[in-house]
Amino acid sequence: MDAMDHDSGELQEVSAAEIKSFFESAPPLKDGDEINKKLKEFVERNSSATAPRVVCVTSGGTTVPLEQQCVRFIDNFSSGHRGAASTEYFLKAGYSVIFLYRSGSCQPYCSSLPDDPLLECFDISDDSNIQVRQSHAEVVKRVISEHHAAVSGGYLLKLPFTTIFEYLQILRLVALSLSCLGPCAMFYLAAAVSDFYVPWETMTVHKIQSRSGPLDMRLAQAPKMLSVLRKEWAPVAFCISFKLETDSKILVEKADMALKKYDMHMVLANELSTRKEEVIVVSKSGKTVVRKDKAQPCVDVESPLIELVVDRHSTYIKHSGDGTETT
Ligand code: 9Z3
Repeated sequence: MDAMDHDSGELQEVSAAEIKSFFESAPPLKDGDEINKKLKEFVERNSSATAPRVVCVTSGGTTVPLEQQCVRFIDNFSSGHRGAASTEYFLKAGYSVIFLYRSGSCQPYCSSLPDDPLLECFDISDDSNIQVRQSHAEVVKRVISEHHAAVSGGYLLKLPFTTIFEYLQILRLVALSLSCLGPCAMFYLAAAVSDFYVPWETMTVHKIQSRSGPLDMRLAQAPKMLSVLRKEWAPVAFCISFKLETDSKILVEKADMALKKYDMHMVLANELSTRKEEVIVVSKSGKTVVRKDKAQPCVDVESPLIELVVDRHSTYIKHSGDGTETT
C-alpha cells in the first residue's frame, strides 16, 4: 500500500481539519474504555520507578476495509517479526513495553516455536491429559515463563489492532497516556501503516457486488500522524519511525526526508529483501549501518539495533533538560 507513495504526497502537510475529520468519522473503538483502563494501570505501575523507561512498539500491518461490513480489505505487508523481536530486546534492556500489534502477527518470545505450536508441541497422553512433547519441552517452558514474567510483572502490555482506524485511535490513546513520562517515553513505530484508505463515511455498508463489472475505486490519502504525534500527542517523547522501500536507490534519501519533515529523532531505513540483515539508522548526527552478525546466525539484527537505540535514548534523556539536541 505504501509502494506508490514515494512522491510529494507521502510527506504531505497534514491539516488539523483532516486529523479532526479522520478521528470524528472513524468507527469508535469497541473496547476504548478497557484500553484506557489498562493504559492507566500500566503507566501508574511503571511511573513509580526512578527513571521509568517505557517504549511503545508498533508492529504488523494495518488493514484498510473496503466495506463497512467488511468482506474485503487491503493490507500492508509486515509479518510483525521486527516489532516482536525488538520488544524482547527492549524488555531485556530494562524497558517496559506497550506492544501495539496487528492481530495474528508475530508475538514476542514466539519466534522459536513451530508454526502451529498447539498441534506440534503437544500430545495427548494415555490418561487423556495433554503433555508437552519432549522434543519441544525446553523451548515451550522458556517461552511461557519469559512471557509470563513480562506480562504478570507489568512490563509488557499487549494491545491488538486490525484496521487503520483502530491503529491510529489506539496510538493516540497510548501517546496521550505516556506524555506524563516526558523524555523517558519512546515510540518505535515499526508497524506498516497504510498511506491510502477509504474514509468511513464514504465507504459502502454492504459487500461490493461483482455483477457490475470491474471495480473502480479512489482511495483517499491517510493523514500522516507522525507530525501530530511529535507536535501534539507526545512532544517530548523520543520518536523513531521506519522507512521501508524496495528500491535501494531512494531509501536513504526518503528516510532523510522523513527525519526532517516529521522531526523524528531517528528513522530506521530498511529494504524489503534485506530487512532481516541490515537497517540503516538515519539521524541528525549522520547515518549508521547496523548489520546482523553472520557469525551468530541465531542473533537477529534487532539485537545490535536496540542496543544502539537504547544508547541514543539515554543520551536524549540526559540532555533533554539542557535543551541541547543530541540525536
Ligand atoms: C518497517 O519498515 C519494518 O521494518 C518492516 C518489518 C515492516 C519492514 P516484518 O514485520 O518487517 O519483520 O516482516 N516498518 C514501517 C513500514 C512503513 O509502512 N513505513 C512507512 C513508510 O515507509 C512510514 S509509517 O512510509
